[in-house]
Amino acid sequence: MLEQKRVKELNMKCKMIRYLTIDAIGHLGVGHIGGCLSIVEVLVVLYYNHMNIDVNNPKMEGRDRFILSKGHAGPTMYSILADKGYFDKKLLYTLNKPNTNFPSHCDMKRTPGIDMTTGSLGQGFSCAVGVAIGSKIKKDNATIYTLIGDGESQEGQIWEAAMYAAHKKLDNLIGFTDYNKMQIDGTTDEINSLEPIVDKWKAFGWNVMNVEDGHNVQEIDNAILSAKKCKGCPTMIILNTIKGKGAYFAEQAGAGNHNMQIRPEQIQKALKELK
Ligand SMILES: Cc1ncc(C[n+]2csc(CCOP(=O)(O)OP(=O)(O)O)c2C)c(N)n1
Ligand SMILES: [Mg+2]
Repeated sequence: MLEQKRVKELNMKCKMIRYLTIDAIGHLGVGHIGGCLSIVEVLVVLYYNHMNIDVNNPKMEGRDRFILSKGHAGPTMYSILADKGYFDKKLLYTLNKPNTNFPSHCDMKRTPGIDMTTGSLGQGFSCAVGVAIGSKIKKDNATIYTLIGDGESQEGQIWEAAMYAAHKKLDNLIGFTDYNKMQIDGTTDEINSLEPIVDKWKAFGWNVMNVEDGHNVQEIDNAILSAKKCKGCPTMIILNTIKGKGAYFAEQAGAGNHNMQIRPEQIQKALKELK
C-alpha cells in the first residue's frame, strides 16, 4: 500500500500532467485530447513510482522501457518527460508544429525519452514483445511496459504478439489496456466488442488483472506490484478509464473527443477547473 502522503503527491502530479497536456493541445487548437487524458494516472504511477530510468542518461543500458502502442497519445508522454527534465517544458508548445521534436504520435528519433516510434496501431505492442525478448537474452533484468488502446485491440497483430509473448514466457512484460470503451467512431461495444476481455487475455496465456477504476493511483500501483511478482508469463492490466477524463468539454463530447478542435475559452475553463 502506498502511504497516504504518496497518494496525494501522485494525484497532484496527475493534475499537473493533465494541465500541461490540455494546455499544449489547446495551444495547437486540435488533438487527441480524449485518449491523452484517459492514460494520465497509469503513466504517472509508472514514471514516478516504478520505472528504472535516468534522465541524465536516457539510453542507459538495462533501463526499463515504456512503449506507448497507442502512439496518438504522445502529448501525455511529452508532459511527463518534460516534467522529469528530459527537455524544457516550453517546448511543449511546439506540439505538432512544423519541424517540431514533439509530433502528435511518438517518434524515438526525435524525442528524448521516447523508446519506440508508434502510431500505426498494433505495431508498438509487437515491438514491446521483441524488446522483452531482447532483454531476456541480455539478462539485463529490465521490465518492459506497454500500453494499448481498446480500439487498437481489434488489430489482429495484437493477438499474434499476445500469443508469442505467452509462448516465450515473457514475465518481464507488463501490458496495460486503456479500456475507455471508445474508439474513433463510437463505443467499442457498438463497433467490435472486446468482451469478455479478461477471459480473452487469460485464454492467450496471460496473467490478467482488472483495475475497476483506472484513474485510481493506489489500485494501479497494487496491480503493477503484483504483476512484477508474476513468474512464467506476461501480465495484462485492464484499466477501466474515461476518455477525456478531467477536461469537461472532452468528457461531454463523448466519442467526438477523439481528435477534436478546441476553442481557447474551453481550454481556459478546463485549466481553471484543474487549479
Ligand atoms: C493501423 C492503424 N489504423 C488506423 C489508425 C487510425 N487511428 C488512430 S487512433 C484510432 C482509434 C484508436 O482507438 P483506441 O485504441 O480505443 O484509442 P483511444 O482513441 O481510446 O485513445 C484510429 C483508428 C491508426 N493510427 N493505425
Ligand atoms: Mg479507446
